[in-house]
Amino acid sequence: MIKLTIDGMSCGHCTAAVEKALLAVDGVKSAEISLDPGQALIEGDVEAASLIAAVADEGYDVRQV
Ligand SMILES: [Cu+2]
Repeated sequence: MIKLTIDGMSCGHCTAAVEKALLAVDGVKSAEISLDPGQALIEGDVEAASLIAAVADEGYDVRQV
């Protein structure tokens, strides 16, 4: 499991956008997003850097925990 801290999500549309972006990354099996605190738990065979890039592309501040 990879855990990311995500800053800048303010509503359900944000979490949905982040979830969609993460699920679109090759190898991701599941992504669980929470708004408060802003974080994502990702399961799958994938590099954290790919996940971080996908979330950053959506315009959020993201880092691996
Ligand atoms: Cu939002």
